[in-house]
Amino acid sequence: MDKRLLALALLGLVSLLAKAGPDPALTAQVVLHDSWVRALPPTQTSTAAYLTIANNGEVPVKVVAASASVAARVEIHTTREVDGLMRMEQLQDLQVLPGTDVDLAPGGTHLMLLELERMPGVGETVRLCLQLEPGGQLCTDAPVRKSSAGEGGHHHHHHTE
Ligand SMILES: [Cu+2]
Repeated sequence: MDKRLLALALLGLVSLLAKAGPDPALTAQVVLHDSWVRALPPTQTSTAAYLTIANNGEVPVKVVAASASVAARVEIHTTREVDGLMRMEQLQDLQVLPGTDVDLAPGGTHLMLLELERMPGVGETVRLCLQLEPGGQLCTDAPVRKSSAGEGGHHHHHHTE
C-alpha cells in the first residue's frame, strides 16, 4: 500500500471512530445538568440519582435506559401517592418534549441505582449515562451529596421498595 492510500485508509478509520461516539447533533440538542447522587449509609444497596434533562431541539426525545458507574442496574422511577403512602413505580421510558426540561428530583421522578457495588461517598462523582431515542448515549458526571441544595437537613426522603 503506498503512502497516499494508507493516509486515506487512516482517514476512513478516524471518521468511523468518530461516528461511534455520541451523536454531535444530539449532544447539542439535549443537555443534562444539575445531576447528583444521594449518599446513603454504606449498608444500603441502592440509592437515587437526580438531574435535569433539557431538550433544546425540535423533536421529542425519550430516555429508554440508564446506567451508572457504581450500579449493576438502573431503573427510571416515579413517585406516586397511593392510599396516603408514597410509592415508587418503574417507568419504561421518559419523554422530554422539544423546548422543555424534565426535572428528576426528590419526591418525584428519579433514577434508581440498584445492586450497588458499594455506596459512593460524599465528594465522589458517579458517571451517569442515559440512552436516548433518537440519538444514543449521553453521559454526565454526578457529584455525590447527602441532600440537594434546596433540601433542609430535617427533611427525610425515604425509599421503600
Ligand atoms: Cu426509586
